Amino acid sequence: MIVDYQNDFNPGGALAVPEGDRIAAHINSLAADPRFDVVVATRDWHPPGHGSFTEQGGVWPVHCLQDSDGAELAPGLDRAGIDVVVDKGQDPGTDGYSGFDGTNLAELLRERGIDSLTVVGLATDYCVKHTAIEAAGEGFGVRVERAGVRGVDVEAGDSERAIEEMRAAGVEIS
Ligand code: VGL
Ligand code: ZN
Repeated sequence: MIVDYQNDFNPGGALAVPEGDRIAAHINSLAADPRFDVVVATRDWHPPGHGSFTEQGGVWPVHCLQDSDGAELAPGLDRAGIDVVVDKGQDPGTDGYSGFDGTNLAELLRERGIDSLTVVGLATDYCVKHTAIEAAGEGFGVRVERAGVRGVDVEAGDSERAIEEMRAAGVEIS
């Protein structure tokens, strides 16, 4: 599962994650690995006026507006390796950090017989964390690869704390 690997979270984007561009090659090699049956890419996909935007009293600048360039998957990502794109964050009233929140992701995975997930992408301390913890709560085996994630780190140490929270929720960190 490739979480929110979009232009707005990459350098130059509206909510750029430091070194976000450095993980593309690792993600592409995972996506090409035949040991994975399905490769899902989530997109943060907000309507105008989303509640997470500062103008609405939220904490983030406007980012990942539906159908905008910023919401597109970043060009460094090899599209050929992606089987399914899942859009989330569409409900204006919730943060929508998790790929399972308001989507059919759990059903999609179960229909395809998937019981364990490897999660990579952006950002470690928000959408990767919430997606991985919710996946574990849904009963999937979950692993997060450090080489395939980067964090925002609004406060120094946020990504490390997120890793510990994931571990405490039963997520394997490698
Ligand atoms: C994210 C902040 C706001 C993420 C999404 O993808 O981690 N972070 N929206
Ligand atoms: Zn967002």
